[in-house]
Amino acid sequence: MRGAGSLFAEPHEAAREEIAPGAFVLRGFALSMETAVLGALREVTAAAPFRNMVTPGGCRMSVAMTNCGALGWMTDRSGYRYDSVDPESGKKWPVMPGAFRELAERAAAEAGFRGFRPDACLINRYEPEAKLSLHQDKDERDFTQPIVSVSLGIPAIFLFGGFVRGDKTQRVPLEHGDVVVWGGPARLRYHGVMTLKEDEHPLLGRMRVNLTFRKAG
Ligand code: MD3
Ligand code: FE
Repeated sequence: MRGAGSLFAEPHEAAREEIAPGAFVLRGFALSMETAVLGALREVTAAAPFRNMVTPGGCRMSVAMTNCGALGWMTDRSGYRYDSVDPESGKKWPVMPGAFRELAERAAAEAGFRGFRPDACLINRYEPEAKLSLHQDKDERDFTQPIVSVSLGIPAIFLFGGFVRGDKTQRVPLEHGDVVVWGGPARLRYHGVMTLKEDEHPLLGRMRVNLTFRKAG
């Protein structure tokens, strides 16, 4: 392709960084859908408000969470799991908005994962001082399915580790509109988010919101 004289073989190749085998950062990929995504976010969080869940060990998470889609991730004293029902309302999680689904499917395809059909969208809200400790995502059925993560609002530094907790981590700064696709050999790597610094975003205020799309069931 390059030999044929084209500097960029595909339209978005310039903006796609592979930070490790199977882990692709798509800088600014969500910006063209920003208005639709933020509108949908407001509707979902009106129906299923953010809440600080409790870990099985009894600690209140600094990150507030909610979900949309057929399955929602949750934690309480009895463990981590996916459930179709929001325990706060007793009703199903809100339907995944079309703008969310399209963004996730397009981003996955851009990273080479065709046919990704997410059934779960976990929505994480970080205020300054919130953080997410290093962990693996292991509550899904099929680890051959990728995960798509969309960053909105104030910036954060993402920690990307190895296959055991003690492995050295690389720091990946993520900003409003950045999308990361984690699949293949990257799928079970440890990861987390460093303590957020005080900041303000023109559309979201003192807040970072991360949408995490998964095929959980
Ligand atoms: C890397 N959320 O909710 S998802 C989570 O910014 C979570 O809120 C992060 O980690 C956040 O579980 C970003 C990014 C992510 C998800 C799965 C991965 C990164 C991953 C699996 C393997 C390696
Ligand atoms: Fe995770």
